[in-house]
Amino acid sequence: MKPYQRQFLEAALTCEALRFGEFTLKSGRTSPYFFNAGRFDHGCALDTIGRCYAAALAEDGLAFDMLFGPAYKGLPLATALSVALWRDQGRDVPVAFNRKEAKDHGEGGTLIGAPPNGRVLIVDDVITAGTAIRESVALIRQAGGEPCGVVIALDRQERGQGDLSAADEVRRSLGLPVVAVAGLDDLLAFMDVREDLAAQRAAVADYRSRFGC
Ligand code: OMP
Repeated sequence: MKPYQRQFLEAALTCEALRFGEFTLKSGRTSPYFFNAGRFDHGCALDTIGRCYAAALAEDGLAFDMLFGPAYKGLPLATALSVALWRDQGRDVPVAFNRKEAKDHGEGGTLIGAPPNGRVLIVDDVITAGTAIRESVALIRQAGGEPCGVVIALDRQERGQGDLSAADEVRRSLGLPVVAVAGLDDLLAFMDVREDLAAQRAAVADYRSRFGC
């Protein structure tokens, strides 16, 4: 496991973005874990997740000109990443977001921030059905940018409608690369060395064997 993956998973546990128990997913499955990126809700946690996205992207080498954070959870995540890129790599990358409801006064429209331009990287938390990603792709294209990939925090690595994972469905159907800070395999490796998480690890491994891909 890479240092940034460990840092991300440790931070996710500390701020309770990553929780264990019994959770009903969008798919209807009952999962022994849930990732709620909304809990990266204070400066230290946002600083960490921003750095971790930046490290995963640097390792992957995916080229992009600007960032797009889908409403709502993508907003602080894309912002944290843009700050990390500036501070750690000296890259001043523009960032844009969408509103869920179009604004009919003031500056109007559904977009906030820098006008989409060039290769636009979508920054999100998890992909389950890919709904937010598909909407983002359409919005970015309409505004004149070209979606070039997606970066997510956690890849649950489980089957979607067919045999492919949600991330693989996006790769195949939209032709976009998907970079994840960590996947379920990394989470299991992380839990391997945490005696305090032994019971939860067994449940997560069992879930992986039933629904994983
Ligand atoms: P899409 O934009 O369709 O991919 O949906 C993202 C969904 O994933 C949201 O409805 C979340 O509630 C859900 N989700 C998480 O945020 N974290 C998880 O660990 C699992 C899910 C999920 O429901 O699968």
